[in-house]
Amino acid sequence: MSLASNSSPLISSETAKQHASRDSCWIIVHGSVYDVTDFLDEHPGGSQIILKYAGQDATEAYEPIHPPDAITTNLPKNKHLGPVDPDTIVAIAKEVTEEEKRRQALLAARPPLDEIINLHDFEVESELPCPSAKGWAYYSSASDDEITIRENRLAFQRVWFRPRVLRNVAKVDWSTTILGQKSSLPVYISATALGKLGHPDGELNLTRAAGKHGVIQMIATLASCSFDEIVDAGVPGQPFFVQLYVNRDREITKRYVQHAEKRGVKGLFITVDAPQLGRREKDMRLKLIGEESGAKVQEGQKDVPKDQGVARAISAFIDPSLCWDDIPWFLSITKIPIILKGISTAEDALLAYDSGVHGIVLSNHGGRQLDTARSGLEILIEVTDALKKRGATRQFDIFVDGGVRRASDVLKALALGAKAVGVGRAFLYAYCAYGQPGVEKAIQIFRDELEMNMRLLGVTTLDELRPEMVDARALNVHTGSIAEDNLFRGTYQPLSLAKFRDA
Ligand code: PPY
Repeated sequence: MSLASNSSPLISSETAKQHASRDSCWIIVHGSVYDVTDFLDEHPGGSQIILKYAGQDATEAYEPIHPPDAITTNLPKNKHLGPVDPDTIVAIAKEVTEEEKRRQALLAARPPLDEIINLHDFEVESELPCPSAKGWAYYSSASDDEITIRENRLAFQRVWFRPRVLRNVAKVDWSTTILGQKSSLPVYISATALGKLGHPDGELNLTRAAGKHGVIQMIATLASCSFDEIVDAGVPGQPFFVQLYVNRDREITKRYVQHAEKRGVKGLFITVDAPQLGRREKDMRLKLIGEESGAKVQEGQKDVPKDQGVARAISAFIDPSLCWDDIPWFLSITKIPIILKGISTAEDALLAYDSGVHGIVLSNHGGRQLDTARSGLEILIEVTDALKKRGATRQFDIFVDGGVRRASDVLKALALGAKAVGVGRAFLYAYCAYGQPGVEKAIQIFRDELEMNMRLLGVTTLDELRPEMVDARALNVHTGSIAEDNLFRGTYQPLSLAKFRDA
């Protein structure tokens, strides 16, 4: 029986404070007291961070990086000690830091949403007022030298259109179906984790905007909001995909997948490019700064590497032994279509096809895993060629993600054989800066750009897109030996982004 039933006696915060050591460590989360002493060494983020809040209310630190039910599901019931007595909580007057004041001023000075005219604008608007500097470092970081994250954008620029003219383009329709689900755009919202580091409502901003505008959201295993919270926030019948990090404990994974199936999820995207998390140096540096300025080194604790950044700290559960032999098991535990997310070569695309999964995402994880891995767009050509040579006939969808910021990017990927593209960061930045209306605006920008680009390309539906409509001959040319046109560069005035008002 749970000790934390309604009849549990209230625990005073004074009592909780007595348990502030490694030998007896209690914390308060969402008004309930938990004994986490035995859990300290199991905490994926290390014991140090818990010990920092020993005997105190840890809710504020806990919230952005854990789904609300993480503590109740991971901790045995006899460690749920009961509700804290609200009368004993002494309100701590929080000092408003200079950083917080600056952030508030920037938020107040943001350009109005109708001055945001492209997806790059959101990136600028979300950087400065991002609620936590750690959040911004975590979201924006990519691995090593961040070559791949930049290449993801550059690859689109190496593909040129071959537009057709004098076709009747009075009516254009950019809707499609993705894994059998209607979608108002050939774009789905790709999974990004820890949404509450960027906005108090986290991923629910995406859910509400997606439901309103007929776009499909992929729910991240490591979302800040729980899976059920997100699904519950959808409108009736709203389709969702789910992204899966495979747990070392396959029973946990099985339960998660089968629960997703029960809740009607329409696509299971298994991440296959992250047996270990990439070294994201922006994230790592910021973590170091945080440690220096805050955390006390606790006696006797197990060493947690201090330089690993937010993501690495909470990724220990991901199973690096995941391999092709596991695919039949996944196919046996669910009827949800399975998509392998993070394929980077034709060889692996063929293995995926032969394994019986329903599709693949050509992706380098937003440049966050193997640096100097190629862009999804570039891989697309070798994959479609290889599947054609194999005589692939069964339904097998190919998706691309990474660097998509324009409808022209989307149309290039579709012309080269993608069924749809994933967009992660751009939607995330949209809600960091403007909440749900930001995401709606991002969707609107895609719509406007799709309408214009389809007309100018000479297509009225997405089915009419063909490889002949693009010239992709330069796509796999990676030489850096192109002479800079310095005079041109010196005279060219870069377009400007929306501006902050005087803060
Ligand atoms: C990423 O950061 O790239 C992710 O895919 C999410 C994540 C977040 C925290 C730990 C592991 C992975």
